[in-house]
Amino acid sequence: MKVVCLAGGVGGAKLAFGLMRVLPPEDLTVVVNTGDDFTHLGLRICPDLDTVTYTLAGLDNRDTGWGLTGDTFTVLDTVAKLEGPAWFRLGDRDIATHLTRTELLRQGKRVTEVTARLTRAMGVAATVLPMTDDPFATNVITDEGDLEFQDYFVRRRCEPRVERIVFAGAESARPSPEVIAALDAADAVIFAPSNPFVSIEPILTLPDVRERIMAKPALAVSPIVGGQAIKGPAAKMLYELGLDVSPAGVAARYRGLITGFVMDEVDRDLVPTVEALGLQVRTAQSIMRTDAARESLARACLDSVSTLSSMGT
Ligand code: FO1
Repeated sequence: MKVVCLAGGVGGAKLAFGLMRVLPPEDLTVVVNTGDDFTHLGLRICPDLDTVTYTLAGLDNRDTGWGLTGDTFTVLDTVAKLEGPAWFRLGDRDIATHLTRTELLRQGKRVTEVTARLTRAMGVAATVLPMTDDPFATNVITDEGDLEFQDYFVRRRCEPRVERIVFAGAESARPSPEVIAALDAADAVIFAPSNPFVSIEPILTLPDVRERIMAKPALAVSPIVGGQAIKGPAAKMLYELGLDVSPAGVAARYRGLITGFVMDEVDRDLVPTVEALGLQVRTAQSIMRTDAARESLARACLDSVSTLSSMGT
């Protein structure tokens, strides 16, 4: 079964790893959010693409969820001594990724081509695709002003109150031809347990993506478990944007696109509420602390999605 997994950072990367363990590599394409990307210290940084790539390559730092395992911070500590910006923790080996990417982009390569080269070099057999090659940036409108995503997320630790999310470049950005081809070839689409607002929504705002997903059996995995986000600010954002902080709130966001939903066993009382949205629901252990847990959630998703029909468009 050919699967496209839509993913942001950590949660998306873990599910993609599980899917990689249970599918032949040629059957898995991970389409990754690029709204978090930014230029910092002269380097082009694509945090979600790197998190997915490092995780699929088995190089991920399991304590932080981002960056490389065992990395050191000599360069960044020196930047700090020089009174440069050191709030974004770039590891020494991680910097090699950003240097290589920045140079290839400078030579005129597309982010898709650069990602293909980096994933191949790191031994990743599945396909990792940036959602677009065009400029696209997530900005967070808060009670303390308008912030670029990493400024809000890392430097301000998600503390300002979110009023709105804005996608700069969304009017002109197009999904890459590779993303369109992967969606056309897919037998199923799986929305990883990533932040619905800042990880999955950027992918869905691109033209032609929603229609293509609606034509396929599709399910989403809830990033909210027991009223909390597994990681990151999804719960705080859902709350601040006035939505229900529960799997049902997430399922409602994706209404019209998916026919299936996977949520944690601890939320089983909410199954009837989500079913009332017209979705086929499955509960599973969705906290992926081990490789076995990643694989088991991936199997639950594949089992579930194989029984679904599409929205029919
Ligand atoms: N996230 C943090 O919370 N603090 C950091 O210092 C940080 C550094 C970092 C460096 C490279 C990279 O690829 C990712 C990094 N992240 C960091 C994660 C990043 O902010 C992601 O955008 C979020 O995890 C959202 O997906």
